[in-house]
Amino acid sequence: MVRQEVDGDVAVLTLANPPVNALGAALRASLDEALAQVIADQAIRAIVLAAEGKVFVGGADISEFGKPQHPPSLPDVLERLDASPKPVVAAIGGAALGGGLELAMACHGRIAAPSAKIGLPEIKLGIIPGAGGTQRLPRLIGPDAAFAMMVTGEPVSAEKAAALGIVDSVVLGDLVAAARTRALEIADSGTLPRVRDRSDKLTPEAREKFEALAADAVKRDPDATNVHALARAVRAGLEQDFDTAVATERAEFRALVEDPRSQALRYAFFAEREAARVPGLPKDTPRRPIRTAAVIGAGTMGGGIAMCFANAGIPVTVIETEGGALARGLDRVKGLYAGSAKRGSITEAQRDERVGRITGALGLEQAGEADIVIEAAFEDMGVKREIFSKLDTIAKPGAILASNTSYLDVNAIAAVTNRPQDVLGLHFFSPANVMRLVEVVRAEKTAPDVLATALDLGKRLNKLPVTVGVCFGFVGNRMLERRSRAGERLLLEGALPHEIDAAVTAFGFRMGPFAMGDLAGLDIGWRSRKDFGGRAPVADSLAEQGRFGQKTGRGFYLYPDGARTGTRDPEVEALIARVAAEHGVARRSFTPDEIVARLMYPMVNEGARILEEGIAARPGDIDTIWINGYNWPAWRGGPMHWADTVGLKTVAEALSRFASETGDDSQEPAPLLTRLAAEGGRFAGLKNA
Ligand code: 3H9
Repeated sequence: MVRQEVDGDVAVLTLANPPVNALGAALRASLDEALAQVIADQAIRAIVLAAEGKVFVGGADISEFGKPQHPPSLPDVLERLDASPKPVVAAIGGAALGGGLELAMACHGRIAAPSAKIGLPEIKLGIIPGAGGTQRLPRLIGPDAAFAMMVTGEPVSAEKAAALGIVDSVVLGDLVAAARTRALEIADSGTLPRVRDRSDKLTPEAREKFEALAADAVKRDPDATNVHALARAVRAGLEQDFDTAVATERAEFRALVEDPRSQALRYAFFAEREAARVPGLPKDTPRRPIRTAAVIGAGTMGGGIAMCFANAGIPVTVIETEGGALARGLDRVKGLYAGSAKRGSITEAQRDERVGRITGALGLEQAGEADIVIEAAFEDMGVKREIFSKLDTIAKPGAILASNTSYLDVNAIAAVTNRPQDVLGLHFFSPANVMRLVEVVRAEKTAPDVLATALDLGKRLNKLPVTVGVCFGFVGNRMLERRSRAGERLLLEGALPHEIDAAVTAFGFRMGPFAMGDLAGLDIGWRSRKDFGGRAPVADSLAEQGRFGQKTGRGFYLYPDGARTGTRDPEVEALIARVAAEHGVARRSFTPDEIVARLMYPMVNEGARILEEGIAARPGDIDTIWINGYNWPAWRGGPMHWADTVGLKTVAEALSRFASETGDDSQEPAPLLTRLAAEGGRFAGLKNA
C-alpha cells in the first residue's frame, strides 16, 4: 500500500491505493508503519510523501464511516506524522481532498503540481473535517479564509492554494525531486515548520471576519447541523489550545457521522457513482469514436446541448430548417457565452474557442458526417419519426442517433429506421448547458456499444448520465407527473398553493410545485396534457384564462410589475373552491406533514413500479435522478432513500388510505412496496439484474 524508496538520505513514501488513495484502514496502517521505519532509520534525514495515480488522496475512506473503526485512526497517524523529528514534505500531484489535505497539512512542507486541486469537501457529505482540518487550515490561511473554503467545500486550484498559503510552491516538472529538495532544505534549517505551532494568521481582524461569515452561513442554512458544527470547531481553535481544539473537532465529527443528513449525503455519493455501472454491460464493451456531433434544432434545448459539446472540445453542427430560427438560436448561444466571459467564469479566449466549435447549417443532410446526431426538435411523435426516417438515409454508417425526447417512446422512434441498434434517448434537462443530469434511454434494440459510448460521452460532456428504460416520461418525469397529480388533488381538497409550496420548500426543495409551474409556464403542461391526455382542472382553468405564470404576470400567483416572487391571488383561491365544488370534493385544511406525504408518497410508489418494471436498475439510480435533475434535497437522499427512512410500512399504509379517501386506485401501493412493507424491508440494496 505504501511503497518505500530511498534516494540518498531521503526516503520517498508513495501511497498506492487505487483508484483515489482513500485513507482506509489498511493504508493508514501501512503509512503509519512506513513512517515509523523511516523515522527510526539513522541514514534518513528527510521524507517525501507522494502518491500514485491521478489523485493524491481523495480523503478518508467514506465507506468506513458509521462502521466499527480499525486502528490506527487517521488523527492518530497524522499526530505521529506531525511529531516526526524529520521533515516530511507532501508532493501533491493531483486532488488532495478532505483527509488528503489534512494529511498534507500535517506534513512540514507541501509542493503541488499545477493540476492539483486542494480542498476540504466534507461539508458536502454532511460532516466536517475530522483529522485536524478545521484547526490546521485556519492556522495556515486565517480562520476567515479557511471557513469560507470549508463551508462551500469547493476545492481551489494549485495556483490559488499557493497564493493563499496552503502549499509552499507550485512546480512544473519533477514533483518528487522538488519535494525532495524542499525536505532537505527544511532538514538543513534545523527547525520543523509545524502548522500547529502557527498563530500569525489568527489575527483579531481575521477572527472578526470569520464570525461574520459564520453568522451568515448559519443564517442561510439554519438546519444544516454541520455548518453549525464547523463554526464551533473553527471557533474552538481560536479559544482553546491546539490539542483541545482537535478533540473538540473530533467530537463534532463523530456526532455528525451518525446524523441522518450525513448518512443520506454519503448514500447519494455512492449511488451517483454506482449509477455509472449498468448491469449486464461489461466494462470492456467496445466504444464508438465520437469526434463530431450534430444537433437537430436550435431552440433553447438544442442550443444548450450544442454548448455541452463545444465546452468539451467536440465540434458540433446545429441544424435548423429555416435561417431565421438558426440565426436566433446561434445568437442566443453567443449571448450565453458572452455572459459567462463577462462574469469571468470563462476567459475571452475560451469564449471564442467554444463559439468557434459551433457551426450552424440548414437541412438534415448536414448531419451526414457526424459521429452522433442528437435530435432536439419539437416534442411530437410525428415530427420525431419524420426526422429519424430521414436521418436513417443521411447519417453515416455507425453514427449514433439520439433523441432528446422527455416522454416519448424511443422504441417507436427507433422503429422507423433500419438501424434501431444505433438509436437511444439522451434526455438532457433544461438548461442543458448547466444541468448535470442526462437520462440515457436504452431502447429495446439499442446495441451495448452504443449505450457504453453514450455513457462515456456523458462523462466527457461533464454530465451525470443515468441509464433508464423506455416508458412514458422515463424515470424523472413519470414520477413528477404523480406529484403534479397529487398537487392538483390537494388543491381541490382544500390546501392552497402557497401552503403546498411552503410545505415543499420546508421539506428542502428550492421551489414549490406551483411557484415552479409559474416559472416554467403553465402553458407547457396544459399543451402537453392536451397532446398526451390527462386533466389538471385547476391548472387547465388558469391556462385557459391566459394565466401562463410569470411571463404573463399571473398564474397560480400574481407577479405585479415583473416581480419574481408571486403573491397570493384571491381570484385563484376562489377559482379552486369553485372547481372543487363542481367536482363535489369536500374541503379541509392540511398540515405541512400531510401535504408532504400526499405529494411524495405517490412518487415513491411510482418509483417502486419503475423498479418492478426494470425501467431503473436500482433505487439509487432513481434517487440520483431526482437529486440532480429535480432539485430533491440531497440531504434527504432522494425519494427512495427518504421512503426507507420514513419506513415503508408507514408509506404503504398511507397510500392505501389516500386511495380510499380520493377514490384513485392508482394510489394503492405497488406490489413491490406492499411486499417490502410486509417484510419490514427497505428499497436499499435492491437490484435489477
Ligand atoms: C474525509 O476525508 C473525512 C476526514 O476529514 C476525517 C476522517 C477522520 N472514500 O468519483 P470517482 C471511490 S471525508 C471511498 O468516480 P473521479 C468512488 O466511490 C472524504 N471511496 O473518480 C469510486 O468507486 P467505484 C472527503 C471513494 O476521478 C472511485 O473511488 N473527500 C472516495 O471522477 C472513483 O471515484 C471527498 O469528499 C473516498 N473518499 O474523482 C472526495 N473517493 O469506482 C470524494 C472516491 O467503486 N471523492 N471514492 O465507483 C471525489 O470527489 C472524487 O472521487 C475524486 C476523483 C475527485 C477524488
